[in-house]
Amino acid sequence: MCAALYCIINAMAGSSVDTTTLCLFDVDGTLTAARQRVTPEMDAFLQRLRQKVKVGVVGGSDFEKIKEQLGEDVVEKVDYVFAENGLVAYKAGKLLSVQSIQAHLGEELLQDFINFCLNYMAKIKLPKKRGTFIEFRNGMLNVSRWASCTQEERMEFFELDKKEHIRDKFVAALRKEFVGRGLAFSIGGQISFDVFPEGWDKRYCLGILEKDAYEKIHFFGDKTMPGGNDYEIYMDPRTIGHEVSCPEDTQRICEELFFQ
Ligand code: M1P
Repeated sequence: MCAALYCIINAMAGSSVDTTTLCLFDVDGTLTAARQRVTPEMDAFLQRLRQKVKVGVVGGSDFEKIKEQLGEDVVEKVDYVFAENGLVAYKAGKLLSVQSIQAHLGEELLQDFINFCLNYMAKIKLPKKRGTFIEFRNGMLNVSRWASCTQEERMEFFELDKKEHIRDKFVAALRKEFVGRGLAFSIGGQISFDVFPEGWDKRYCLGILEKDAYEKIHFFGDKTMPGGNDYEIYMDPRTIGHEVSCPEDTQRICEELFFQ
């Protein structure tokens, strides 16, 4: 659907939209299966929901991955797109702000960190080793041994990780090595983990939303346990948190909240 059509649909519904309420959705596991494209049903549902309330997405992934999953025109399809936890922020189709991890942390710490990771990863033996080992993003690093692997290899690692806790052990080693140096870690996906300055978790986007003065911000996410990348925003008093088990569960909860 083209951008103009979204505008027409939402303008037609305009009078009944509750502009004091925002629904904010995590992406992987909440709107889509992990790193998969949104289904036509969920895509249509989000447009239906936009006729009731304001809608935004907040993903750990970078903007390119969010576009792969939710569509090239994602900034037209929802009111806010917060990529990298909101470190890259779009509102009403326009880029609002971008944060820089290297400016914030400095080269010294970044290199200490990257060197430690490469050294740690060099010592891990896996059934298969693939890909982008460290993805350098605007506001975070994604430490991802298998970033460019096939879907089958992704699932193979994910299952192995459930048994051997490869990522948990890696993050524990990093927490120990970099204690007191202002870094935070979260495991939001299946094969990697994210690293960013303390405070730059998904709550970052709530600061950006402050001036829009929503009365209610509903947040929906699947990684709401401590260590998961939805935990902080889910627990934050500024949001009404909803834990979901899959995209169908997200839709069911929204139906109950906004269509009954
Ligand atoms: O959105 C959750 C996570 O999705 C990806 O993780 P993975 O490739 O491990 O499944 C990454 O983009 C990660 O940054 C993000 O938090």
